[in-house]
Amino acid sequence: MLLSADAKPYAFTFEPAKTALILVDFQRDFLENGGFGDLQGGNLAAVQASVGPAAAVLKLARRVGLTVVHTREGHEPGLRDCPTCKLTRLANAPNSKHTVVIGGVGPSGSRLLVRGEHMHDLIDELKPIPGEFVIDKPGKGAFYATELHQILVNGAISHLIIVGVTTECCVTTTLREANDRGFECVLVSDATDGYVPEFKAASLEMITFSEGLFGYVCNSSSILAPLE
Ligand code: TIU
Repeated sequence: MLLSADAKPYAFTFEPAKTALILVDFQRDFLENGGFGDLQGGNLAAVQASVGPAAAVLKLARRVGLTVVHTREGHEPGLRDCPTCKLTRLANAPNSKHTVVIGGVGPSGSRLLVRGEHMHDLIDELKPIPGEFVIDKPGKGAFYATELHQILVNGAISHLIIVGVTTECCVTTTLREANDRGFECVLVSDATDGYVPEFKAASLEMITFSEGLFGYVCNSSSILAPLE
């Protein structure tokens, strides 16, 4: 069964059996007060608005039987998998508003972006269910130092429907990594958002520039229509 969704720069055509939904980093640390994103000064209202559309896409993906992959950015408690470039960019800036760095204890009592901590986990609205994959990643991209590529190859997946936060950071890094690995990617524009509106707009433009430099962009109603 071949389905087609209205998208930019042209229709995104996919076979559900070969398509995975990737939910990037819908973690409390990026969406809730006192989390890593909040402490960075991120626009939480925007990222929170992407949850409803993402939940709608997830619901239908489950009904249709798409492969579902959730990702979480974070580090093991000893931070041995956290590169110094991630740590020092916050710690070395004397006038930074970042008062707590990765691994430090945030206002919620959780250590920021540390695996096993409450704020590191996925938000209640988008919790995985049995049979879905959860990828713990140390980087922005979901392919770097993870088992994601092998999981997708094992499942004969060729097409990715991508949602998540933040658009300008982990979402587009993952989409670009996927594009280099040969996956056809569509980003669902209202099921993703970031901390700076201009960054989101530019990120979406770059994906579809030049007849799809990195892939496709559509909105949630366009991706839901052929699945319904
Ligand atoms: N800072 C920021 O915008 N994002 C991240 O650090 N990670 C993700 O995007 N998930």
